[in-house]
Amino acid sequence: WETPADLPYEDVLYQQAEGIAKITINRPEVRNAFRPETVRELIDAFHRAHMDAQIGVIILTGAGDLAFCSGGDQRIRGDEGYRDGAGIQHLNVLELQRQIRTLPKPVVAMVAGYAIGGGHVLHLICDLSIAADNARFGQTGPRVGSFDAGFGAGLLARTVGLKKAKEIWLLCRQYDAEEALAMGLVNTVVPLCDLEAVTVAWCREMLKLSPTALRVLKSAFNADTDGLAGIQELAGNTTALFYMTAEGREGRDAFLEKRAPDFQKFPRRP
Ligand code: 2NE
Repeated sequence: WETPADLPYEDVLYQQAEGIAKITINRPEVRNAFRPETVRELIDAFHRAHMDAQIGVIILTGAGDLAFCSGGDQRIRGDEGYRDGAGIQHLNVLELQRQIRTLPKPVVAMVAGYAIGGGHVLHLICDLSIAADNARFGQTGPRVGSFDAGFGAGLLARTVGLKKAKEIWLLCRQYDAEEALAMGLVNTVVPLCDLEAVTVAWCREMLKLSPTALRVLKSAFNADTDGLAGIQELAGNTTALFYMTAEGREGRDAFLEKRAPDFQKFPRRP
């Protein structure tokens, strides 16, 4: 992995190789719990990977073998939310969830150890999840005075079914990697020592495929759940594709050339 030199991150590692960006939550001393600064850096890192035309697939992971992410850092949870260094309390992980969901490149969660609480929702939001055999999954909200009633509940129900999603939230149990696989929460389980090699192999497979097809498919999976915002995402892809056609360009050219557009030459396909 190569690390771009100019990144001012404290809590996050950003590395890249062969068209893959690897974004790592680097707070192993708290099982990779996130604070507002962590989330701010993650948003910046995902934006960087989004905008980099050399990057086709993104891996999200946690430092070390013990945890992917243990959710919000409870030590800096104030009375009104998670407190950043300036004392401002907010829940910016919701913005990160939307970003991962809508950015037009596949995001793969590479999970070793615990994916718990808000950390569990982060792996859930990713397009694919590859679990090491030591991975453990679960929600803790009702035990620690929290909940994620957005994607954390609704997307979980779509992923594992309503009864199982309710069990996960209402009992706050933990599930091992094989149980997660059986309920469709992860795509595969591999020995911990093979986790990165298998994840990279899956990324390489996707890198060989049509980036536009992957982009449109990703937005297609969001379209019904996300209402008008989901349709907007899918529709944005059709606009981008239309801009690439002679018919789309005729409208632009006619305007710039101060003439009436000639759309008669384009077929009305059945
Ligand atoms: C993750 C888990 C199960 C790991 O257990 P274990 O036994 O492997 O480690 P341990 O000893 O519990 O944790 C190691 C150190 O990490 C800290 C611990 O306090 C401990 O610190 P020291 O005692 O060594 O000083 N640590 C772990 N998780 C932390 C956290 N989230 N915040 C701050 N410190 C943390 C076990 O540690 C665990 O259950 N952790 C808590 C999981 C949790 O409840 N997360 C918050 C859920 S709510 C949320 O994330 C959320 C939401 O619901 C809605 C929106 C946004 C966020």
